[in-house]
Parts: sequence; structure tokens; C-alpha cells
Amino acid sequence: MKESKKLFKIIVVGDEKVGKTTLIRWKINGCYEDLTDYLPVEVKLLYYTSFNIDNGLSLAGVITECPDGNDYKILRSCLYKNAKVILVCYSVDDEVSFFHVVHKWVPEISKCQPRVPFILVGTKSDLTAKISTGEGKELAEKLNAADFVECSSKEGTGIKEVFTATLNIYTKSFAYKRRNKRPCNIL
Ligand SMILES: Nc1nc2c(ncn2[C@@H]2O[C@H](COP(=O)(O)OP(=O)(O)OP(=O)(O)O)[C@@H](O)[C@H]2O)c(=O)[nH]1
Ligand SMILES: [Mg+2]
Repeated sequence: MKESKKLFKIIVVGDEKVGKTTLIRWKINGCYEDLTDYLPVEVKLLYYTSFNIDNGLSLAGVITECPDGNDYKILRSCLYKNAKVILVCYSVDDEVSFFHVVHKWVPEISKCQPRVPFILVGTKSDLTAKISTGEGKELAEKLNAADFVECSSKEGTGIKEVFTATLNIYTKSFAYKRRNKRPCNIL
């Protein structure tokens, strides 16, 4: 499980079963896969992909899913290394997953990676929502999230917006500008 430091690294966190793998696999494969009987997350953590940027160039990226659970705390702190953007997910039909954004996920990423921007992502927006769009937006503002997006992997809505926002945040960041700085030749 080797990854280059030069890759655009995105981390996906959130409670168990909020739809992290499905969201990532939508980005990779361009369609919804029902993962009800899917393998546990330990089997695959890293997904390699590419992002198109304005001038016809593409950016190599790796999307890393972090497993939930206290047993994985140390593993997660390793996986967070070199992250450029973090997606903090909750499911709109699951109040506990929303509660854990505040009391678990944001404190954990803020402790490990205080300077890395994060996007609050409300998943499974096709289901009856217990968390409204307004509540999601309000929390994103309160926690200083870089953005807020709701999506449904099942219906394919909002997925493009999640990854467009992710790319925009990175390409505007100091880390990206420093990496792409060309030497200035003064003749
Ligand atoms: N209705 C609906 N179901 C979804 C959506 N996305 C994922 N699911 C279902 O939710 C369940 C969990 O999805 P996963 O993608 O495995 O969730 P996860 O967060 O990766 O789960 P863990 O890796 O076990 O923590 C599966 O049965 C998916 O088919 C969605 O947008 N809408
Ligand atoms: Mg998963």
C-alpha cells in the first residue's frame, strides 16, 4: 500500500455505513454499486483516480477511506498524513452520524491535521432526511468547513459537486500553488 507524496490525497471519514465506499466508487467507476454485501473496508483503503483541471491537464489523485471504530484510531492517524482535503460524511437519514461529525470526526481531524480543509458531505439524500439541508449548512458554517454538499450515490446527484468542490479547494490552496510553482528565469 504505497502512495506518492505528490498525489492529490483526499481522505473520506464518517460513521460506519454512511456511504463512504459507495461515494468513492462512484467517482472511480461513474455509477452506483449496491454494496450491501460488500467486503469490509480493510480490504481496500486506497483508490487511485485523476482529476481534470481547467487547462486540459489532469491531476493524479488518491482517495483514501478511513475505517470507523476505535480500533482503527492509530491507523486513521497514519492515513491522514499528507491529506490535502478531507470529506467528513454523515448520512441525512442518520442523526447519530450527524452527531458524530461534531463530537468525533471534526475533533479527530482537527487534532491530527489542523490545517487541512474539510468539506461536510450529507450522503444518501434520496432517503427521508432527518437532518435538513439547512441544518447541514448551518453546521458546516459553525465548524468552519470549506464547503457543504449533499449527495446521493444511489441517484447520482451531488457527486460531481462533491469532487468539483474538493478539486477547487485544493487548486486554490497554498500547497497546490507551491507544488506547481515554476522557476522564474530572468534573462
Ligand atoms: N439509499 C442509499 N443507500 C446508499 C447510498 N450510498 C450507499 N448506500 C448504501 O449504504 C450501505 C453502506 O454503504 P457503504 O458505501 O459501504 O458505506 P461505508 O461508509 O463505506 O461503510 P463502512 O465502510 O462499513 O464504514 C450500502 O448498503 C450501500 O448500498 C445512497 O446514496 N443512498
Ligand atoms: Mg466502506
